Amino acid sequence: MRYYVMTLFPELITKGMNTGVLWRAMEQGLISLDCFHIRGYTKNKHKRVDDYTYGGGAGMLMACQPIWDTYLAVQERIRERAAAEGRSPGRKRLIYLTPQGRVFDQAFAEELSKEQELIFLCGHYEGVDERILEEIVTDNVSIGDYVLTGGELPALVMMDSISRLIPGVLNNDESAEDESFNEGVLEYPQYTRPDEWMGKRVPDVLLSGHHAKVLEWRREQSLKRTAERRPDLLADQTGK
Ligand code: 6GU
Repeated sequence: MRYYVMTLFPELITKGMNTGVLWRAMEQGLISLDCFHIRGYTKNKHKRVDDYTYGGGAGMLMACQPIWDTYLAVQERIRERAAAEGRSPGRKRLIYLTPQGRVFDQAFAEELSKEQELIFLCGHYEGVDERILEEIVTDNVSIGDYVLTGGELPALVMMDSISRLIPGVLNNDESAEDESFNEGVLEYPQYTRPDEWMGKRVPDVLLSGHHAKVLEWRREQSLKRTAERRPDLLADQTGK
């Protein structure tokens, strides 16, 4: 997976990706990150990337030109890469991070993890000129119903959840499967040693060595927890 990120805060993106599991995945060549600093592509002599909105109103908009030229640089990089590897550049989805987008979820992460490359456009200020969005964006994506100051954290959230689905990124192949959301329910409670801590004992069934009973207990706990904390997930399932 190759990520290309168009942003005004490239250091935020690179720092966010240079830790833990994602850093290791980059070292192993399982994922790669190319950041493109939009300010580096503005033709404005004061390096401005934003301007006033037609029709008035508060706030500034990111203008078309700097984003378009950044986009051309991304396309150029993708073409060079493909040529060097002797393949034709594939279909490229360009994701614009916006609270007005489709809400990101696990199924969407799984869909995107099958792509070979993804381009992210992180917006700032009050938004982006609609014309550049019409020209280049294939997917408008939000990470939830709240408003953030820019698209960088959402892009990191998406790259984190997509990357961990790529084969080899997680150590244990199983760990991406048996977890919250994969069967549409939350994960059961888990315990490690000691078997008693502050007077609280690990449930006996988990110490029993009785595998079938352990599975049954976990299934019950998953359903109970989902009913208590996320009843909407159970309602979703009956609706399917
Ligand atoms: Cl993708 N962008 C911004 N600015 N705010 C958000 C968001 C995205 N998703 C949720 N809130």
